[in-house]
Amino acid sequence: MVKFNMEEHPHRRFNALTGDWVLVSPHRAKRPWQGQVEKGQQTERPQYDEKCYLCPGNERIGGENNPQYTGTYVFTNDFSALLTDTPLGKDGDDELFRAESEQGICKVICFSPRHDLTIPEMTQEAVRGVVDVWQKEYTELGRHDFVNYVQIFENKGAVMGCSNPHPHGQIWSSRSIPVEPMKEQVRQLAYLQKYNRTLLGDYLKKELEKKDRLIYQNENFVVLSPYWAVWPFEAMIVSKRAVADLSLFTDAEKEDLADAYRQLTIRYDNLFEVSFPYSAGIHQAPTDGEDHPEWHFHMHFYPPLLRSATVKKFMVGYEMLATPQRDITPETSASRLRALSDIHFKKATK
Ligand code: H2U
Ligand code: ZN
Repeated sequence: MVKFNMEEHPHRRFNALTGDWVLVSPHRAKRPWQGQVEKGQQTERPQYDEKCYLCPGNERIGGENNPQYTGTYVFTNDFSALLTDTPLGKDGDDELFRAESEQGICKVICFSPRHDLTIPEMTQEAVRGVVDVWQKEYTELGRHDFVNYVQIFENKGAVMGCSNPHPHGQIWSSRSIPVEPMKEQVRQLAYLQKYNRTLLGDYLKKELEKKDRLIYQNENFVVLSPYWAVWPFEAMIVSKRAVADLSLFTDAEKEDLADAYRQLTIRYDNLFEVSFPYSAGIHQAPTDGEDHPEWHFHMHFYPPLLRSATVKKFMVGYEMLATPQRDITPETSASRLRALSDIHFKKATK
């Protein structure tokens, strides 16, 4: 009898954080790769673009002008998906037709006045500025009575539907706790009640022993390919300390979060020598006024690229109808990312 081997045999893996499953088919990754080394097209952007609605001094579509900002700059989204003054209400009489009104605030954060930069090309100091503004916004938005969850995220690259290459992220805060954080909350709470420790604290401890999914670590954060990753180069940044949200981070932790964010995205860019697209976002405690000892701060990175700068993974067919599937294992992805240089390819002397 051949023994089950995760590096060879199709299997499904459980996502302990959400309760979802992913199908892994490592034997398919052994197919020969074709055209793997084609590099992405390098389009040089100007430091300032007069047509960009995020550049300093420019007019936005809403008619307002951006100030001559020099670090980060935050404004309320001119096309906010959520509004503060929506009346409370429900359509809930029928079990099969349920709806409720939603309130919230949506903001846009410019990471830098420079139109041509991205996180991996920004300095440690500048990225630290982004972490500081996340902390401030999380705390301030969370203080509103009607804000129970603050979702900080970044959508990067045209393939992710990002409308503008100027380095920026968004924050959507809402009355309800959205679907993904809610799944994680339920599982983290059940784990804490059972073991009196955070789920991600225990997970991290085991990952640090096993080492095969680690990408990078500093004193306060670990960057890894999660065991249950769906996207080929999916990654997670997890705080070593079991901290519920980023308002509780020390100065050293904020420095190290900025460092981990840079270190991961530099490796991402170096992988196919392109500005690597992804959706990334922070999951942390709701701002509903309750204590949340079950929550353990982390950041997810979901990049759509499959095996080169131009081949994108599509979540279609079986994945839409049944369950997500991947070929290359998270262990292989982690070893490839781990082996890459921490110097951005544009800065490396050729
Ligand atoms: P992306 O990160 O997906 O490209 O979205 C940029 C956001 O910027 C988008 O939500 C907002 C859009 O509504 N925006 C403004 O608030 N003002 C503008 O002048 C243009 C875009
Ligand atoms: Zn710009």
